[in-house]
Amino acid sequence: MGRLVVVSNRIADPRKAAAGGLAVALGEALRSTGGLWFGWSGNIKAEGTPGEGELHVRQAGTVTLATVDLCQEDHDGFYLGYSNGVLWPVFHYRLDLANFDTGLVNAYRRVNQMFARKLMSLLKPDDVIWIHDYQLIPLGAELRAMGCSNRIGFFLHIPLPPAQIMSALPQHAWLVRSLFAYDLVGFQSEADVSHFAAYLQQEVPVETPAPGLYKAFGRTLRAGAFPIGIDVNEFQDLANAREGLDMAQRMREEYARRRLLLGIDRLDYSKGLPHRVRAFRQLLANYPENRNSATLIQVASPSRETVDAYADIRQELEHLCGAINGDYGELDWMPVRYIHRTVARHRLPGLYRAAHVGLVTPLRDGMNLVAKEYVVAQDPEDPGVLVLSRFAGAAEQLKEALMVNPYDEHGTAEVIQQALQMPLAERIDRHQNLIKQISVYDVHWWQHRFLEALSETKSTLV
Ligand code: ADQ
Repeated sequence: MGRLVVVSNRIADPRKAAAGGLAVALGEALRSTGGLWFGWSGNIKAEGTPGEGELHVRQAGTVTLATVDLCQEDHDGFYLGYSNGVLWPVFHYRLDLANFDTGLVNAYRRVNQMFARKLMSLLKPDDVIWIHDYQLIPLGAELRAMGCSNRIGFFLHIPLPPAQIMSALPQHAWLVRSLFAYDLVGFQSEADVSHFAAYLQQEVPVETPAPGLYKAFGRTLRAGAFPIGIDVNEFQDLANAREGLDMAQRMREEYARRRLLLGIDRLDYSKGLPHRVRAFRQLLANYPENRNSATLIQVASPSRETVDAYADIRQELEHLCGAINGDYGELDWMPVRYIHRTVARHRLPGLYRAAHVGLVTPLRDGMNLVAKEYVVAQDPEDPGVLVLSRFAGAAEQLKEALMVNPYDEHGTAEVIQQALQMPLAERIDRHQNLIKQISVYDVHWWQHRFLEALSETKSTLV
């Protein structure tokens, strides 16, 4: 394989462990080919010109990091406006939250064109390019328009909605057509792949010459499911490091008389946080033996706070948590501890390990890595129970979790009760099956599998 070029909206220095499993896995692939990682610098220039950003190139060991600044107008239109105000809600099935202001797509297109121009100046003829996520869907097509004939793959980290929802997006035809600039498109789950195939059947004259191949707009595209995993070894090491064990011990002592339920999320409406908190309230109402005992720790990290829908969810969640504490709390027991913060990565495993129940109940999620992290951090001899939404991509793989429909708050409360009462033998059994699945399909498997599929893909001009 030639040099690997990874393009993602945000980049990380792959040498820093704090960057997380994805950065480590991509870093590993980049290092082995002396690769290039390209993306937004994270800088917003108040005075810049739209569609023009300064390019910065630096070395991180054998990997080259290339980043571009955005001006305020581009950041607001491309990132907050179209990516997070239109694509994020629509792809999470929330047409009601999308802002279809027609001007926003211009900024999205302009920034993708600018990224394509800057990237073109850095490319070599045999580079293999791997583009990530919804902010950059048209980047491949922009590169092709500038004459790029390299092999290009694209991975969508978020769900692809059913055709009926996708086709409500005013720019759906343009976006899907631009996917055909790629040689390989990867989705998180088989459900996403089937939505893609159904959309093509409905909206495009498409031929399917072989399973996983789609021929339209003069090109043949390969598409498939490549469920992302975590770096299991890295996470287990963190869990077994002194700080991880100390954290678990401290939490256990603090909550010695309680049963701990844990939610760790970005504060995002897709994560189903109000539904989760209401289900917890039902648990206390319907199963009074949990009062003065079951404690929900919900950590929600600040996210996209300038987008209105995010401010709304924050307010709703704070209100709900306050109400439950007011109604059920005792002088020596707070039912909900809600923390609006990001937990340092090295403290996460200890927190997961101390929790009897991990609550991962998004209304919709591409994959959800918290579910996998929770399982890996458990003590195999006394593991906690994962309660998982059937609407997370992870549900296709983690069949031994207790599944819930997060919209059914009564049903979710029942399943949480089942989790709290699960006998040790069943917990061990389920945990063993889950950990096997997560260990085989880890983030290294994902990275290898995608790049292998991309390198097998023939040049597809037809
Ligand atoms: P996210 O929506 O960000 O990612 P998720 O996969 O759940 O969702 O989490 C990513 C990482 O963030 C995890 O490693 C987790 O530990 C960390 N994290 C989340 N909340 C945190 C908090 N409060 N404090 C500290 N760390 C926190 C998108 C898609 C997902 C998909 C991933 C990867 O939305 O569906 O799984 O990309 O493809």
